Amino acid sequence: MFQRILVANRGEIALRIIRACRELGIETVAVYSEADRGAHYLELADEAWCIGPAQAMDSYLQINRIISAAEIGNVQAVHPGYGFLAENSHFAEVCRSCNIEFIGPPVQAMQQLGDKVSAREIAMKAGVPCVPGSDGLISDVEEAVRVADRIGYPVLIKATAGGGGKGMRVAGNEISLRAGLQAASAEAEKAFKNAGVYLEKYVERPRHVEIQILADNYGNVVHLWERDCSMQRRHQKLIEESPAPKLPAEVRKKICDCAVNLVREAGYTNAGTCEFIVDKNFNFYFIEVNARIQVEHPVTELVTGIDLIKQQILIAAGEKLPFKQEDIKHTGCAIELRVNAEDPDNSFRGSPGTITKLRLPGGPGVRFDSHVYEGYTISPYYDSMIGKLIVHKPTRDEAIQCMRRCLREFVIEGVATTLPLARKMFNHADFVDFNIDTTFVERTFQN
Ligand code: MV4
Repeated sequence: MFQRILVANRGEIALRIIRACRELGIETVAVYSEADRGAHYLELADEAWCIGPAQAMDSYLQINRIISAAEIGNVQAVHPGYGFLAENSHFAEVCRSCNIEFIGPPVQAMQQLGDKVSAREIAMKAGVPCVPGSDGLISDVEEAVRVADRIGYPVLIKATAGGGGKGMRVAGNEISLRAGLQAASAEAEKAFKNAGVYLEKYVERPRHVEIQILADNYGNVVHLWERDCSMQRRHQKLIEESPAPKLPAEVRKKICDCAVNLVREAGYTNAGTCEFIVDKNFNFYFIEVNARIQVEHPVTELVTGIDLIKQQILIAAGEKLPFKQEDIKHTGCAIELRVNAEDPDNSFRGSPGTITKLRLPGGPGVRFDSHVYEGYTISPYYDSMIGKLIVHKPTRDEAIQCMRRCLREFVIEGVATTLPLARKMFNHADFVDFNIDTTFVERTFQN
């Protein structure tokens, strides 16, 4: 087992990893930029090293600085968290070549699943339903037109090196397809240094259902059920929940089994999430794998009772999974609300600043994962998330009631936040009845 782990991240996920390590009796080395100097969570690590100025590209994204801190800190492993270097296969390679374990998947699996076209090929090989689309990358426009004629418009042009909605374009007819291909591959080249694009039939108004996976180094792969993440705005998730409401039991089981088969086929290990879209007739289609721990992991932790960060560390340390699939029960309903410092009256632009007043909700079944405190200054250099409010109750109605109570108790002053929008969402009949899909938030709330 590791004696010391470097936490190569910041904010709430850094704190979450520090806490899991402490409970495992593992020391932690934290890293921080000038903008994060003095943040209280750094005091909970055994050591904390400044790795550079505020800009992420000069600090949290600087592989050589992270590795230097790992050497100085004399650690045996690095936990990348999410974002930053979490899915950077070069970083994983550098860590392992320095004899420092990277807490995440093998480099090859990360690369193969990070490339969306190769992820689709692995999914098809594993018998996982994919959206009808091109057979690999689009090599020339005429081929794209033939594919679109075969699968029918509208189609989605996607960047193979993209993900999370980045580099996606809808084309409703041949004209917009021809124009869209040009623009999408230029954008992909610029954003990802990889112009490769592929086509998929556009599934209208889908739900977004993702499956949490854990896989050890001995061929044991389990799913930890699903999360519905359809409540999102411009590809930013706002609310995630488990179980996925109104999902028929046999569909739920098939999606979970598909995720396990896909991960096994890819030779993937550690924690990962298989993302699917589900249409109104409950047909589901594989979209992409997120080869990291995700923001919304607490939802799964609450309904399964499994600490995912600890499991990541144990897997990376060479332990076998301590449970079989049949041991993983799903209890109750968990709903997570992301609380962001964004200004709803300013199209949710980031609203950094100092928190002058903070009153947190609490009580039975309430968890708030956050690094902030009264007097904390939210930096303009990083994402605007203040924290995640997660409630866990026996039923969804009780979870919604609990969330509404928490939102009455919750006070944050000094920065604009998404709490007013949250109160509207949890009081909207369509959300309560779960007559929603991934377009609901943008259609319903003034954005
Ligand atoms: C799709 C789709 C519909 N049809 N693919 C969004 C980013 C990544 N998670 C995959 N995504 C989607 N892929 C096909 N063939 C719908 C989504 C999607 C989405 C699309 C536009 C706006 C918001 C969205 C939220 C979740 C999923």
